[in-house]
Amino acid sequence: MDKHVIEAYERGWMYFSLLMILVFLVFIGYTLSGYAFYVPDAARRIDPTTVRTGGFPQPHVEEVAPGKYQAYVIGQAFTWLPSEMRFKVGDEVTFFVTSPDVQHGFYIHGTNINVQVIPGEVAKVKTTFKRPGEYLVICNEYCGIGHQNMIGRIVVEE
Ligand SMILES: [Cu+2]
Repeated sequence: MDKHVIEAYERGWMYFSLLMILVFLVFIGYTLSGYAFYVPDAARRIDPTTVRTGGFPQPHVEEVAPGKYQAYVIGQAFTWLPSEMRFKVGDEVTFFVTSPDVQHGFYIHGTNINVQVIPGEVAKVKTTFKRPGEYLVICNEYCGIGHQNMIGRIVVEE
């Protein structure tokens, strides 16, 4: 091969490498910006010792607007409170989930809702239930001897 052809080939790969470095820097910046992952802000910090005594709303579901709900959920060893929640298809639900004891995982089977429930933080996640049925709320962070029984229910009706 001609020497100039080889240089062009090498130069091409050098530009490609520089481009990849720039792409990775953009990814790192995106990650650190907090848009890529859940990062709790000060408003979502909570004293876990007060979760059961008024520092967090009693576990319940409330309708804040027609078809819009807020659900306050406590994950504790080894239950979800409330243990059952009922919605209608198309309802937009914002879950606020916290733990008074150890770390749990709030996973709604059959959806992409899967958040860590960390003592001292209130996890916030919003979803719209599009299909009717019974969804299990499964703890997917090992939390102790009764972990496998930590299952709640969400019933979505037509
Ligand atoms: Cu668990």
